[in-house]
Amino acid sequence: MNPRVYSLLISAFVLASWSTMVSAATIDLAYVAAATAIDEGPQDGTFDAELGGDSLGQVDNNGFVNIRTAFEFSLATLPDGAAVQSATLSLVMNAGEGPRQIEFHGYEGDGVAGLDDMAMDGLIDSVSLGPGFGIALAIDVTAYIDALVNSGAGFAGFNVREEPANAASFVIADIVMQGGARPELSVTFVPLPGAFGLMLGGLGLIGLRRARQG
Ligand SMILES: [Ca+2]
Ligand SMILES: [Ca+2]
Repeated sequence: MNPRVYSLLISAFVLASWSTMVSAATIDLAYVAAATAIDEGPQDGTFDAELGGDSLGQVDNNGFVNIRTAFEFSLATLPDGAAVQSATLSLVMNAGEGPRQIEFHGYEGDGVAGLDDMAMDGLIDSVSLGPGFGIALAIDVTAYIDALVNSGAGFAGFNVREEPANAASFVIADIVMQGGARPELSVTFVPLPGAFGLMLGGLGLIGLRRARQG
């Protein structure tokens, strides 16, 4: 084969491969672990007991007791070296009284939700909630997920808390934890970013140049 044609074919192949590999993909993740726990009054920052059953998902801080909910997502399905373009935490909350100020904190998880996870600090966002029921929230967690993926973390953890405290909470706010409305982490990423993609692109361009010179 004419070397010039050969080079052009190689270039076309490499550039086509590159553009395929750098096209973004999106995965929607369900949580793999979740827990709700209480810091008994007077609250001291150490969470004392998990609340099971229908209490899963509760979020309340009345200044005396403090109830938080934490959940974790596995990042195992994200390919190594993926470049995160965007990440959104979607969830639905009920807040019969309000408005409530709700904070979302991120931490590196381990696939198990427990008492320690409630007190992990890493503020991502704070939203004013309600009063209302079935309130859909979409929290931008791009920077947090990008940092976790870059560090090779296996799990992304979040805890949800009410901050600052309310004087009185007759109706405890909660996150819908079951069914189609349960928390979901949606990540849009490029499978092979940066160095490798640039290298492939560079090879393609070198090939093109050779073809032109040939
Ligand atoms: Ca305590
Ligand atoms: Ca954990």
